[in-house]
Amino acid sequence: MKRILVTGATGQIGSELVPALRYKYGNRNVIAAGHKRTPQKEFLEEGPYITLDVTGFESINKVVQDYHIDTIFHLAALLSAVAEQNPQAAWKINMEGLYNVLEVSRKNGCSVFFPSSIGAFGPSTPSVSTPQDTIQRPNTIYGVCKVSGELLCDYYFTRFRVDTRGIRFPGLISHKTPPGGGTTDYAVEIFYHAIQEKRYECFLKEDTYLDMMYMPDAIRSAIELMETDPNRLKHRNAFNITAVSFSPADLASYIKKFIPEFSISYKVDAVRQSIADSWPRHMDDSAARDEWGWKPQYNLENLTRDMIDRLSEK
Ligand code: AKB
Repeated sequence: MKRILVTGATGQIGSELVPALRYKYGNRNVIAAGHKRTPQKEFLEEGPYITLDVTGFESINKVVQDYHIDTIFHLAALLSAVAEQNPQAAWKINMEGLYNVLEVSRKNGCSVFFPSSIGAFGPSTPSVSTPQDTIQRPNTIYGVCKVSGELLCDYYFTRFRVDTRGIRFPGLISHKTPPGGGTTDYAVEIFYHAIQEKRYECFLKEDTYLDMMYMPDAIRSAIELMETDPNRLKHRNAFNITAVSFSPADLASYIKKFIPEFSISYKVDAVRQSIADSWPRHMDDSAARDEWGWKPQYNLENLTRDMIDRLSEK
């Protein structure tokens, strides 16, 4: 990795991945690309930022050639709940965008990181200790795009030798940029509400268990996977990784340790609940641990403390 393009750079993952990559590889070598015309101030101050529509092959191709890109972190996508409101747009952005990135990479010899998700699984997948290789019959457009994306990335590797690698992210928790339109968003919103109002109305049932991860672990995982010697990788795409599995009730009781007056109530959103019910409760991430040394650093205790400290400072 010498010259890197990050699509979807202003989103939840991108806004933390870009600074981490710039720190490691140099500000001028990491090109942040998003659909926003006015991104975060530091994006413009610290390195190149460009407006990019990933549904256009030519515009991606031009950026890759103009900036001599060798690696693309392709993050631009609609998240699960918002994708369900507009499946046609989700297919266009999530699938056409990935196809264009893979084609540009095939033509220009780039490596590609593709973030898959727990959303790539469905109701018939074993929900506890979900194996690396298992049944994937998702019933959401987000999941259909993710599993198709995993397969397409595998295909581009075996057929064209494009160096594709990917991770199935769990719900991601971060204090920097709020997520937009996901099913696991409650686990971020709850902190803002706990600090500001001391109460939160949750849109998932109290006992909905899902895999989760603190953003610093997620950022490190993406960079570590892309830096791994390819000869060590048997799976390449779509590694299960997790840090912790908890329910809204578990998270609320940890927050109460730091904010004793905090209370939670539940008003279930049927769409997001049914999406969450179709996802694993806890994945087996031993393939990632064995093949490239994945190991999380944050658990429920230290992520809760850090979120509260960081958001309170804000
Ligand atoms: C979402 O909830 O859509 C995402 C995900 C788990 O992929 N956070």
